Amino acid sequence: MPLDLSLYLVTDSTPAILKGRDLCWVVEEALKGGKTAGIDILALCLLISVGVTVVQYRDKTNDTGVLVETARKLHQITQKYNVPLLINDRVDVAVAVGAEGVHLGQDDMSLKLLPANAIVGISASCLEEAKKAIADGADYLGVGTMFATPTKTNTKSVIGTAGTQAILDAISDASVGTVSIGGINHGNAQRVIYQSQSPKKGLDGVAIVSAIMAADDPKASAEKFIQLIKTPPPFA
Ligand code: TZP
Ligand code: MG
Repeated sequence: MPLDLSLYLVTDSTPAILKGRDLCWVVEEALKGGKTAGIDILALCLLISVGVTVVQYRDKTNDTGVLVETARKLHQITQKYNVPLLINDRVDVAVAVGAEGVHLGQDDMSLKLLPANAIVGISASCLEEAKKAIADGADYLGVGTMFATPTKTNTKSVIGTAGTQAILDAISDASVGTVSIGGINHGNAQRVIYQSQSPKKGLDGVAIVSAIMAADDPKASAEKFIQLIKTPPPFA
């Protein structure tokens, strides 16, 4: 399965985000983007992606049984769209459901249980963490926090476009993917993608929680992000 980091959805199961809607419904809408339902259209749209390109199941509250059950349902959906499902924090849950990989913090579970071809993402908020993640075998880094966000208030630091650029610059020799995370919305996505690049290494994508998960129309939100990140702004 290809790893296209351009529009990376991180789920959130809290009531304020889901607003009574089903998590799987929200995720499938975001995967569709502007895709019209129907097998032939779906096949066509696998070639021209207009929805999210990665899904990370992130759930800090439910117990292991619920995590496994939900991850299984999400995996059935992501597989229809040929999009990888990554599990936040829980290598055991990823292995139990056959997910494509995991996303870990600097101190999360060991990778020993994972199959060799699993995708491994690691969060990095500074150069030291980025270098450690690369040495630990990360396929991509979640770089941030880009902008302060109510979704995660206990972040170590807000690094902005300048901090992101400094990290990218210093790791430009590493063949590791990069996504920016934290406070990214339709109003700033182009700035993030086109202004936090180092001349030596670019960002591969943006990771979004609330601007898609809490959107009244997650499908339209995902589609708009795809349009924005594919279009350089006039100032770039
Ligand atoms: N890690 C750093 S910021 C963040 C995570 C999981 C939350 C980002 O949420 P939002 O709603 O996209 O700002
Ligand atoms: Mg973690």
